[in-house]
Amino acid sequence: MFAYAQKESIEKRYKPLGQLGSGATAVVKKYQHRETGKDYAVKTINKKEIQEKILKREVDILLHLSHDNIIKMHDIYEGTNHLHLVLELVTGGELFDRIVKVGTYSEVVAAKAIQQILQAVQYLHGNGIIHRDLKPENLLYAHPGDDSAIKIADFGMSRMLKPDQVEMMTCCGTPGYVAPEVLLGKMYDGQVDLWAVGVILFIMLGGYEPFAGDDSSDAKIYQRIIKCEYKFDEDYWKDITLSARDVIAKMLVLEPKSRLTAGQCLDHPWVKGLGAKDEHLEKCVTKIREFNARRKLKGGIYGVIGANAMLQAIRKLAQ
Ligand code: PIT
Repeated sequence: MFAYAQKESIEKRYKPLGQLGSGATAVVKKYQHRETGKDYAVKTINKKEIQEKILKREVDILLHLSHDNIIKMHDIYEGTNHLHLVLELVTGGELFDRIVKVGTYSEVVAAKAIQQILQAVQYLHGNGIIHRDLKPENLLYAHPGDDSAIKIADFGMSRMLKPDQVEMMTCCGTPGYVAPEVLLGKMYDGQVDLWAVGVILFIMLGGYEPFAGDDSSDAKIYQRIIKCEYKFDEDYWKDITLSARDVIAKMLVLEPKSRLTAGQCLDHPWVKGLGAKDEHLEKCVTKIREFNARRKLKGGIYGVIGANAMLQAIRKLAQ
């Protein structure tokens, strides 16, 4: 199935260590290369539980990518039932877990993180790839140090598009981060990733989700997304610069063509760190801590949109 994959047992070359994470169709474990002693993250996929086409797509995309802010693939091993992707090991934890752990968290810290994410997105889009599932869980720090880079993980949802090609809705994305054009079943392109970055940055500075209210059923969230109904609640935003709000407001725009591109965001003064304040955001950290707790509690149900029926209903409502 994968011509370029190693056919010998992965355990011959790598020693399995502990588990790092698990999803619906894959587990990620730490492995050590027996000869070099170097550690890797190995994503093991059960080939029977996933469509060949989808699996090929993820592997193809990973093979093509080389960027400092994207987790690299080093090797592939293929057995009868499983595929093992040998990936760069990152040990710094998720972006949102780090925010609540570090001593000081400011707009400057947030801008540095968003700049790296946007650089990765610009690289992806330049190579005709849409990530389609950008969310806090997929943003990982390379190592625990202060100077650690952020790396984007999980290309299980991503798509390769030829220039100017647009895609029709294939059910994807995680509720809170899905762009309106996807929900409405319109043609879409890489701009869906900029919407997701806008949502992520909104949470990073406001400490709450722009489209989830207290009554956050998925249906309610979708309804707000398709109307781009969100606001900068003064209770939480009064200490945040207007420059930060400006770039968010230019990402959370209904019309994909009017939304800033990754390159345009990178030119924004706030993203460059010029407009960002270096004042500790205590209230925001407290809110993100609550957000993290809710997110981990929801776990499974907060996953990928599976219910097509729900989306059909939303589209009817929008007509
Ligand atoms: C790590 C540590 C960890 C998870 C991962 C890597 C996962 C990486 C990954 C997963 C994918 C993908 C690309 C990268 O397409 O806890 O070093 O599905």
